[in-house]
Amino acid sequence: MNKFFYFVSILFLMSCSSTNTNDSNGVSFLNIQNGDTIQSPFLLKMGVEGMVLEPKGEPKPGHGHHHLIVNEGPTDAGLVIIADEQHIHYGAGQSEDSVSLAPGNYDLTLQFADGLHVSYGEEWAKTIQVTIK
Ligand SMILES: [Cu+2]
Repeated sequence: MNKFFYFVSILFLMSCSSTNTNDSNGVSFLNIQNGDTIQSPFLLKMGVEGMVLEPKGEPKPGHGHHHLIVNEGPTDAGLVIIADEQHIHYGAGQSEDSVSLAPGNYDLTLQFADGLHVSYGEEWAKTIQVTIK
């Protein structure tokens, strides 16, 4: 097999193994950016492209809800996202929240998961670092 076809088949395999083939797909922080310094409490606006936002419940492919994970990073695909002070579930299908954090530096992760809180993994997560003043 020549190198070009080898390369093309690798690309094809990579795109097949991914549920997230569109570059614009994923979650995003709509109103804060990596490196921002923000005042607490702050309004958090969460976006998702390529999945349908809905309240928790019967899991459906391509559907789910947002989670904010503080200082723990994404949850691996297939694992249930725990619920504690660092793992906030937006099980009503919310796309915004008012978040209160003590002053300091934080890793904030948005993580999308299905109706039973099973994570869609790193592909459907976004982490930024912010400073709360
Ligand atoms: Cu959840």
